[in-house]
Amino acid sequence: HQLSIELRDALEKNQFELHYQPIVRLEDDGLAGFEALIRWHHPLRGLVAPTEFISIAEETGLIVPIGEWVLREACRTAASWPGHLRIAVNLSVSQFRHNSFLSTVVAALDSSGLPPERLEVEITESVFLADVELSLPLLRALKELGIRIAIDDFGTGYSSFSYLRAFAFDKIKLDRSFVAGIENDAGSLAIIRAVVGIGSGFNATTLAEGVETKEQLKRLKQEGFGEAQGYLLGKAMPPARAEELIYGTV
Ligand code: G
Ligand code: G
Ligand code: MN
Ligand code: NA
Repeated sequence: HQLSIELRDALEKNQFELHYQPIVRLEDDGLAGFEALIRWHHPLRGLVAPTEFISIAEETGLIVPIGEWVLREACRTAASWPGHLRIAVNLSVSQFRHNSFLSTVVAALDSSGLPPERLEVEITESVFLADVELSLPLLRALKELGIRIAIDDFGTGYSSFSYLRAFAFDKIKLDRSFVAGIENDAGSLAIIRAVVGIGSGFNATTLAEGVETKEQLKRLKQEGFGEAQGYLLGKAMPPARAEELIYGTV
């Protein structure tokens, strides 16, 4: 695969960049932090989306050095922001399962000086379920360090409820497919309400992904969602634009 060959060189050629998507608190419309989203500046193909290369990075094992770079870069950038802002980082299965994972996280925190409470890691159900025997102690170790754990794309998998019971997640990120239907689909609204109940029952922050309209935002506030993320509030942006947003110059 041509892309996997080029992916191998992308790190040392400095072709990766992190963009940051704002996360907003619904209680007071305040900025809570950002989710780091990787971008690959391919010399010929232009900007390659993570959906096109993360799976290749997983298959080839390149996700380990790439994931390490993401953690370091995200922590370094967030360390320069005001102290109330958090940074969320996505983890993939083989990155999480690699024996260097925990030391990589600790090194990223140490070298950046970012307090662990300001780092949030996002895992999907597939990360959790790949090896529950391994996932649980790892998640507990992260939590013990003070790092927050979010469950990503919630509601799209097969056994969402069982892993909620198995581990005390700090945040539930409801998949955007449920937000899209909130205005005219009774089923989506019912799920939104159920997730608010689950969040309060498990003492987890609820976050709605993919918020694109004012009506959706209003409805999520009414229903008591904790946080929101989506094009209405801001797309993923380069670090300089994120700073402008933070310091109110945009
Ligand atoms: O940013 P969008 O921007 O297109 O991201 C698409 C998908 O890629 C999302 O599911 C997101 O979780 C994943 N993704 C983005 N950045 C990273 C990353 O740094 N590591 C991993 N493992 N996944 C990422
Ligand atoms: O799977 P994960 O949630 O980590 O990835 C976030 C993905 O969702 C990214 O690809 C990002 O570009 C995309 N995204 C963020 N906000 C919106 C939105 O409001 N609408 C849509 N359709 N996609 C979004
Ligand atoms: Mn995510
Ligand atoms: Na998601």
